Amino acid sequence: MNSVFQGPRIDEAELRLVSLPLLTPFVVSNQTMTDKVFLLLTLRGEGIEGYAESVMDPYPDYLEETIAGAEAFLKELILPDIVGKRFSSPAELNCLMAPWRGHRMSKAVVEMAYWDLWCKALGLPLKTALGGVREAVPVGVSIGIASIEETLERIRVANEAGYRRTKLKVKQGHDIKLLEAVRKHFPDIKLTVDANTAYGLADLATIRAMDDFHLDYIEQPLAVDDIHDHAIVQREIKTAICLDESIRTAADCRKALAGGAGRVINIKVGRVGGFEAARAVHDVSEAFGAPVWCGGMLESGIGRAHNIHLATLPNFTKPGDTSSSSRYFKRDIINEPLEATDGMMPIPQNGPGIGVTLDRDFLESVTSKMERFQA
Ligand code: OSB
Ligand code: MG
Repeated sequence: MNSVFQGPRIDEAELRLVSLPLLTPFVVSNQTMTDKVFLLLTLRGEGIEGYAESVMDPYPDYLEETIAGAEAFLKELILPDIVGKRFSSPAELNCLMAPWRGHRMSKAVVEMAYWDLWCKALGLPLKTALGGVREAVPVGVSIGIASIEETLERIRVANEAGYRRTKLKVKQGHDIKLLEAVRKHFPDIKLTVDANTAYGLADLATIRAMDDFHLDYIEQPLAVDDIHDHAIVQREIKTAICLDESIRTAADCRKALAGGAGRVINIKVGRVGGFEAARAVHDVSEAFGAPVWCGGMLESGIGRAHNIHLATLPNFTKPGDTSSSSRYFKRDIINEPLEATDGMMPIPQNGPGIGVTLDRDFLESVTSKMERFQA
């Protein structure tokens, strides 16, 4: 027998369409979510299972990818091609997907499930395989658009729970008055805003006005593809710009930071196409002296666990969006609670890999479609 680890063989891939009701509808500048709808991928081989969930929305409102597009991409191009094969590392699996353009969120779900399977085959926590260093990760909350009164109440609840940063969703007409009210009641909290691309250069006066509220950063004020104009805005304000939607590759990150388009990076593993890419964005940011934090897409416990492991890397020095599962869902699809205490989220460690297990009965009840692929 060869003593070199050749990676687990993928005997079967299982793709589910899952819909989990959210406790509170989540409203951002251009969409409202009432349920978290996602694809759950299971890769089986050698008696073990690796899991990952997708982050694209049903419709192309955050970025271009959609669940329907992801299903087609995975079912027609990727899953039939990986079953029956083994990969010595997740990086080798990425080589197989690299020739296809775009579809980063779809590629991420495959790579992330293989990371889980691969770590389980090695008997290692995902955190260790990624090179993480933290025992727990600092987290904050992302508060969707609501009335000012409701927003103040949500902030009060989050502060009471010990969350380490509050991020408010903003858009035109729901920005300066909101910030005035929030700062009046909470003058000292660590506060940020996220516009999800709602503004343009024509809104420079509004963005300048945000500069007076001691925000830790202003997230993605301008369009997805507008690195250039983000640099113009960054020169006009003292508050750091944080980029989310604009950063899909390590090269995007290099260009944005070299061009002065921002000083902080939100890393979402799905958005950049997997952990290999997420680590590259992390490393480039670190080289520029730009702190990163782990974004969220209202993930179920599977994606949430992946995010927590990622956020143990050294340059994740700002609180992430990976708050307690119980803020989002009445019941999650995993057995382990993912709950923060005093704004610190512990690393799930019920076994190797992502360290959480599926609640199979509940998963069955929230699955609307399921398909299996074998060699
Ligand atoms: O921009 O981070 C974003 C949710 C949906 C789409 C975009 C974003 C978000 C969030 C949610 O802010 C963060 C979370 O998971 O709590
Ligand atoms: Mg964002």
